[in-house]
Order: sequence, then C-alpha cells, then structure tokens
Amino acid sequence: MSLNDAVVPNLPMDERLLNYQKGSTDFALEELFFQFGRYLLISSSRQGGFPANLQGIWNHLIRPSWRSNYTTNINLQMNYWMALPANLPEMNTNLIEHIKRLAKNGTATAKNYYNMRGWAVHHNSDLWAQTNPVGEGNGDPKWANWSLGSPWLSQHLYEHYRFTADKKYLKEVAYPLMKSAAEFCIDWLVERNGVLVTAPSTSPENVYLHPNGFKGTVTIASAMDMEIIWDLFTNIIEASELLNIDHEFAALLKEKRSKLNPLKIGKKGNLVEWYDDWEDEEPTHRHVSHAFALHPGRQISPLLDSTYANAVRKTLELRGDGGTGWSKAWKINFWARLLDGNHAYKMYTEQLKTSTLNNLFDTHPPFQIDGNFGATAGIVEMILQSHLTEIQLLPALPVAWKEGHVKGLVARGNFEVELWWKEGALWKAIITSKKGGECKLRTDMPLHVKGVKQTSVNDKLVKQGYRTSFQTVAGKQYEIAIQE
Ligand code: FUC
Repeated sequence: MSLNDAVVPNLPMDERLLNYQKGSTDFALEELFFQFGRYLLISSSRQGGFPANLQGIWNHLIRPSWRSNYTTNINLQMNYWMALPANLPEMNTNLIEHIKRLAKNGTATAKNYYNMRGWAVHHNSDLWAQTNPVGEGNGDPKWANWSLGSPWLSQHLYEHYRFTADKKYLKEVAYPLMKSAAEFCIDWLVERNGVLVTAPSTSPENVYLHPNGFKGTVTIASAMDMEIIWDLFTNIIEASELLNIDHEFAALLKEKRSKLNPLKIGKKGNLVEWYDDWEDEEPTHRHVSHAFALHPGRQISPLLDSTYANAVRKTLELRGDGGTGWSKAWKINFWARLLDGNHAYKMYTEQLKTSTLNNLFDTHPPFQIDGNFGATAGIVEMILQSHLTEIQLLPALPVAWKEGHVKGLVARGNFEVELWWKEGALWKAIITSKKGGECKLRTDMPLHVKGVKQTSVNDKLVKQGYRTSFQTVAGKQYEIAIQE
C-alpha cells in the first residue's frame, strides 16, 4: 500500500509516533501500521500452530491479563477479520482448526449443560479449546454466561469459503460444523409472543438501567443474539443452495429466521441493544455488540436499508469515538461499513494517537494484540468491501488519502484486487480472478472493463451507485478503467 507518495521520516518510531500524536501528518506511518498488522498475524499464526490469542506470541508475563486466552465475544474474531481480505488465508487455517476442536468439546458442553444438540462455546477459551461457561459458578453473567460463541465462530467458517470459493472445503469442513452450531441455536431459541427469543440473553459486558429502577445484564433477545443467529441461518441457507444439499433444513432455518425477534429503533433514533429501549449504565461502553449486524455481519448496510443504517449510525454517535484499543479498531470497521471514510479515518488516527504503544503494539490498556489486527481489517474495509453481493472499490476513502495504490487485497469470490486512486477518486484497477465466475463491482463512477462484455447500471445519486458486472475466467486479469 502506498498513500500520497509518503516519505518515511528519518526518525525512531517513538519520536514519529509522538509527532503524529501531536498532529503531524505521517502517511508512511499509517501505511506501516497496516503492514505491521499483517506481519503480526504472519508471526503469531503460523500454519500448523494455534490461533493468535489476546497478546499473540508476545506475552511476557506468567500471569498475563485475561490469561492471554481466547475471548470469544469479540477479541478472537477480531484477530482474524483481516486474514482473508489482507491475503493471509494460510494464517486463517489455525483458526479453522481450532474451531474444529471447539466444536468437539462444545458438543459435550451443549449436551451436559443444556441438554441441547450442536456445539456451544462460551465467553472464554484456551489452547485446550475449553467451551464451558466460565467464572467458576460466580462470574458476572454479563461475561460468564454469554453462550453464542459457536454461531459467531461459524461466521469465520463461512467467510473462509466466501473468500476462497473452495466448495470442497465448504461441503466437507464448514457446512457440517455450521449446521451443528445452528442446531444449538434452534434449541436455544424459545417462542414468546409469537417470536423467537434467546433466554437468558446478555449483550456482551454491558449493563442496562431498567425503568423499574434496577441495573441488569441479563435479558431476553439482545439485538446481538438475534443478529448472530440471523447471520448463521443466512449463511447456511446460502450454503445449502450453493451445494444443492439439505433443502429441508434450509427451509426450517428460513422459517426460524423470519420469526426472530425483530431489531427495533429506539427513541433517540438508535438501534435498540436490549429487549427494550433501556438506557445504558455506561453510555460510552467499549462494546457495541448490537452493531454486529453492520460489521462483521451483513444484515444492515446503507446499501440495503437506510433506516437501520441510520439507526446504527446514531448508536455509534451515542457511544462516541473513545474506548479501548480494540473498541476503536472495531469502530474503524463500523464507519467504513457506513461508507463514511472520514469518520473511519478519524478512528484510525485516534487508534494511533491514543491506543498505540511506542513499538506499535495496540494497548487496551494493557497491551492486547486485537486492536492491531482490527485496525488492519478496518483499513481494508475503507479500500475494499465485498460482504454484500458486489465488490465495492474505495467504499470509504477519506479525504486525507488523496492518492494511493494498493495491491494484493482479496475480495469474496477469490478476486485479487489492485487499485490506484488520484484526487480522491478511483483511477484504475486490475482484478485477478482466481476461481472464475461473475465479477460484480460497485463504484462511485462508471467503469470500463477492457476487452470483455460488461453490463452496467448507473445511479449517480447513490453512493457506490455504479454497478458493473462481467464474466471472468480463472487465472485471468481484467483491467478496469474509468469511463471518461
Ligand atoms: C473482553 C473485553 C475486555 C477485554 C477482554 C480481553 O472481555 O470486554 O475489554 O478486551 O475481553
């Protein structure tokens, strides 16, 4: 990646960071932090080993913070968001292998704790793939009793397919594990007033103020629960169509999905986090779990429905731009998904200014590696998105990055993307099709694909309103130019 032809200042890193924190521009540092995230995953998730944990391989303490474990209500997942779009699929295999181990242990947990089918994973895990509820019987339920690790981790199983387009893997590895996680969810859901809810339910680590005067953490049907289950069911329905298998199960999931307690919009225009529109004890709480549907989910997008997208935007505004290192990193991704490049960039600069140590490690505080990985994923989201049905080129480019070039990013469908931009707008792109198939692009301007028949839909009133599609052949490169 290169931004604005940045020149590397001849200064040690601590001085560069200090200058940046005081307001100097350093686009080379912004590039470096992105590459550093990739380097950290290459170093801490070598193929054949374990997934990167809270401190990666850099923990130096005998009793590290949070035991340097795997926290599954955001942190483990954040570590791997960038693996596929930043072209490190080999590193992702450690996560997939660990999910297999979790599914094995989690089957016993689902059976022994709840007498349910499928596999369950709770809020903390470790090298031994622990899956049972944590807290030794007296942990605060806001973390100890969060039980939807298996559907969330199943998203990573499906995303591995979406990026690699490897149907054999989907059929043999991902699908059976996803289906088993869905069985747990089906058993976990209960019907109340004609809709399906989770009970008990929490919204990771947050506390609500009930109008009756008590503080609570346990509710039913938190928005995040509904969104995670929607995500898994949607992925399985899609996978069953792709593989042409298991149509009856897909039909059951369609029915269940349509009965999930609907997402609501609150009195402040916010997306409601709890069963009802209750206030938060800490309005700027670091977790923004109910925005899962925006990222890493794909249920809410300004390109799908502006009402819900505006509600998440309001929620993010109410939560504010503060938070721990990983919280800021998540917010880069959220704002990029809202197609607001300037706000995403603001979060990126905040990350570097207030949540980064002199050696460029993220700090919660203390040091926690997830913020590095989450920020790296956020940069990709600013430049390339493909979570909906199209590949979006420069969906959230900030004004500050006037010129740039990036290569080697990957879009779902297994398309490798190289692109250039000038004066804040796309100038040229080269797409390498790794698996063939239709390539569908979304941009802010009309495109011309050299040498192939293309179809175009142009709507300049909508952001990313130009849609161009063409058939590709595996192994071929396609040059995309801007239509003058
Ligand atoms: C979750 C977060 C904390 C911390 C810990 C490792 O519990 O709420 O902020 O990141 O994981």
